[in-house]
Amino acid sequence: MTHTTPVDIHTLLKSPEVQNVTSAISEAVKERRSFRPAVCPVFLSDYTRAVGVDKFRFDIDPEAARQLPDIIHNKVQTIVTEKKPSTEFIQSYSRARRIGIVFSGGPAPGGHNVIAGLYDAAKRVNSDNRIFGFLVGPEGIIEGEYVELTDEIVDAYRNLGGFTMIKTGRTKIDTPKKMALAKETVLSLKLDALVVVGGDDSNTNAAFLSQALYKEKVQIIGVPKTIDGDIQVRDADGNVLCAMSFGFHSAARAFASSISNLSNDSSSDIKYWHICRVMGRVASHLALEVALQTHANLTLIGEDMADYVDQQRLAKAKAEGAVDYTAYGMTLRHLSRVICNAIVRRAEVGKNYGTVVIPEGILEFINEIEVFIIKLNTIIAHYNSTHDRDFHTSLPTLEQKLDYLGHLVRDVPQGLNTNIWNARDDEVFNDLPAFFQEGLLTERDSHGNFQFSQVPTEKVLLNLVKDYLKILRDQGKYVVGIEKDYFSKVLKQAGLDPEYYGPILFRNHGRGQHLLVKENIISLRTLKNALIQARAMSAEDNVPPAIEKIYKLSVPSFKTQSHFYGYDGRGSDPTVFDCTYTYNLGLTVFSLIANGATGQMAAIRNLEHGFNHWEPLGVPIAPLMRLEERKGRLTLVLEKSLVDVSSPAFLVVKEFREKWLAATAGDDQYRRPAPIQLLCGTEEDRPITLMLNAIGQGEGRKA
Ligand code: FBP
Repeated sequence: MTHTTPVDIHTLLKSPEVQNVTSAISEAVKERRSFRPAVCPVFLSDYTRAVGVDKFRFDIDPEAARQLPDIIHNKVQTIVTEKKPSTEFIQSYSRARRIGIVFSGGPAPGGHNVIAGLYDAAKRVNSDNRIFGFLVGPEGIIEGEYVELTDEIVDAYRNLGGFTMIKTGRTKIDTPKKMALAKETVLSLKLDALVVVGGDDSNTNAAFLSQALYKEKVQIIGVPKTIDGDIQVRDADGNVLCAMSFGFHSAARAFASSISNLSNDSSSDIKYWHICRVMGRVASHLALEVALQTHANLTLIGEDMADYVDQQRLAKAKAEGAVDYTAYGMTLRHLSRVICNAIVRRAEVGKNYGTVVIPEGILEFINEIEVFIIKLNTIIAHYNSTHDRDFHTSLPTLEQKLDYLGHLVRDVPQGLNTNIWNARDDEVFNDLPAFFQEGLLTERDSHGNFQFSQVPTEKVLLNLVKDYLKILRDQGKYVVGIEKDYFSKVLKQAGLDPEYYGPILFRNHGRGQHLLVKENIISLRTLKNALIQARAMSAEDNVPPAIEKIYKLSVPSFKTQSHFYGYDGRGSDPTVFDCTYTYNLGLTVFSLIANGATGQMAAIRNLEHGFNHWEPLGVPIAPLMRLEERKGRLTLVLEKSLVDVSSPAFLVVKEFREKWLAATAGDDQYRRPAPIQLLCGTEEDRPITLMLNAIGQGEGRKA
């Protein structure tokens, strides 16, 4: 279409509509910036006190006590209203402070509101309080790169996703040199406190910083961030102290919204299986929440796979008086069979399409892969500690790496277990596709973690699934069921008798709504043979077109579309839940600082209840630390929390698995969560996992 009257470009650019739509500040951003999250009742007062509580207990790791002596006996501190503050309290609470804040690790929606909460609380108490944001993560502390935050900066990012205000990074302050540089920055900036917003590793870092700066009286406070949702803290008696890290809900909702759209698409043009890998480095919390939000046809949960026991194998070995240890846990091959089974069953009812959700970290729960990951971690860590150049710099190509591994079979360097890489390992590893070998050998992140996001897990599984489906198709076991009325209609239109041809073509004629072509009919040739044998036609005749049409419709073609949901959800704008949660975490951080706390992680209890029932608190980090193997060495870290397969959320998903697979005639069960909007009192209220896992604890949900 062409315009009859040409528009002058200068006039066009001056038009308010053009100026509006070409501005980077959309209406949605304006609305977000002006949104004011609800605050916990305790923060409505001018002063709050952090009170140590004795009722929560921890089993302290002796190594944590040895390395973190000054903060190991910290207690849980609840934040309460200080109604009658003494003059000394007011003076100490509101003295002018200099506070640094840093984002650490991957982005998570809501981070900007932690800063906004801290900033608002600090400025409200004393306008001379100054907040400094370290740039590009902990590297900013080491390098002394920071920006002083102002109203203008903070206001521009309220309720917006990403960590764009001050950026983030994965540097770890893990050597004496880096620690000394970090200390130097903190002391030269005369900081009273430093806030580390990060995941398990970053909060571990916060504890070590807290110990290192204890004598200098610099307070360190952590904030539980990660979309992975794997910072869930309980005390030794199982009391929930932090049910969920921030960012989890928004990322899960963003993934769920896209995946639900895919389910919508696939059930419309009924030709694709959408294979969706969703982030979460190890734990499958995100996949579980996505399952609850979308009712995808099949959601794999890593922790469930690890729990798997092959009863048949176990019984067989038992009958022979033996124990088959390989029956425990799932193999990659077995997992591909689980997926194939779902695909075949849906095809039988005419649904040769669907949605599968695969957690990014699923391979960690698969026997043979987990063993490879552990062995390769140890080998790489050993190499790095005994050579001048690291493993990946010295051996840049896959070929060189495989060659090095091959040598280990015969010649094990000192300091490594002699059986670390045996001939069997080498053989199995060499059988893996090159892209997967490369994936397993990728560089570990700065914390020594395996980088699952860099491995196309779904591709590995899909290769196996495709191979097995082909076998099943050749055996006539993977067929698309033909709706019986449709079969009758097509044959009748062609002047053929469906009652005559039905028993010749189908294994279940007369039973069931979907007819399955017999297993021996796997090609046009075998179709013709079957008709000849049944004396329905002679060798010289052609197969009637209507029969050929029905046969062709029964032959499945397995078409897939792969998707990776991770970075998009990490960068999404926060839900109302995350906006509110993080803003209150920021307020909690200030309250802890003003009360002199250090080595504490800000948290909020009762997240499953209405905002009015939220209880802010400080959770001591040091008592939560455990020894774990990292980069081949036992290291103190904050334990990651995995999906509990006896939790209500998992049990619900397990119970509904069959229903959501929908391998029956009739509609699919897809659920459509709305896209993320700033609407209170909707589904955005809180994560479904959180709500379900709270059932049975306490007295039910309070609005
Ligand atoms: P954090 O634990 O730092 O929050 O990051 C989690 C995560 O998003 C994982 O889900 C994912 O595996 C990983 O980060 C990706 O890391 P990278 O940003 O280095 O690609």
